[in-house]
Amino acid sequence: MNTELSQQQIDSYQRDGFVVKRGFLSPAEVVELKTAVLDAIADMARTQGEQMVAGGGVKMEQKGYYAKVFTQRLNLWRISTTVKRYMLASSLGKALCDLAQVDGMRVWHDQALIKEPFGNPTAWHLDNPYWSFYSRHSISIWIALEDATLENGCMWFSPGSHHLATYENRGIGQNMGELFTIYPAMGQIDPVPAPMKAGDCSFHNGLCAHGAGPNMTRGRRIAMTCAYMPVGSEFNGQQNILPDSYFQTLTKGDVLQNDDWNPVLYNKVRESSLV
Ligand SMILES: O=C(O)CCC(=O)C(=O)O
Ligand SMILES: [Fe+2]
Repeated sequence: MNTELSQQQIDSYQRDGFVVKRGFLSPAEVVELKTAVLDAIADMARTQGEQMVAGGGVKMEQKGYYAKVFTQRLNLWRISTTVKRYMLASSLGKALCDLAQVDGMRVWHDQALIKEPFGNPTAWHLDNPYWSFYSRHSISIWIALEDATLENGCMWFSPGSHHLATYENRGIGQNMGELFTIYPAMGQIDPVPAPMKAGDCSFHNGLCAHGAGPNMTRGRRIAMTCAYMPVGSEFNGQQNILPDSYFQTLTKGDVLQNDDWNPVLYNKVRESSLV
């Protein structure tokens, strides 16, 4: 896993709200992670019936149009040591902190996102407003485990939109541009596609508008993604994927610091206090 970033990449992430990194995984690592992701999805189906969140008390129902946007499975890191080794690596944590310019990062959730053959597009949306904390510094990684192309539904980003966003959102519905009805200024920005070879990845700010086209091919667009929460983030009252047993113990304003559910990948403060 190559987590090195140039100052230019960090600057462009700050300016645009996203950046693409080529060759994040070697070809052998792509095979290893893809195999682990597909195995974990199969395990979930076997051991938990229709459950879509590993280890969670929350069921994310997928019906109708949305079920055909992607096959979505969450928190594979909890059931696969290989997925955990990649998505929770401290070297990745350091890169995330450098991009987001924060001292420490916890995992929020991972998700495998497979746009199946002839799958629907992913409408423009923001990520952070869905989650149980609000932060202008949340960040996600999106790793291509198969080539992601204009034909099979690669990601698109709206450069600079994270500067315009608040925590208002529109869900991933059937109208691609619904988000721009609440953020008309974002609708004036030219979106940028992010085609990737297998092993490339992108990073995006949780307030950067993004979406993906339909899968017009008969192949699967397989991506592994993970969202991260800056250390010190506070509970905002939304359950999102928190299990009931944990959710019920929380009060708005509590720091989300459950090391079992949201382990720390990297913490600059802790690191320097060890030196
Ligand atoms: O893979 C997609 O189509 C959408 C991914 C996405 O929205 C995300 O990673 O936040
Ligand atoms: Fe998203």
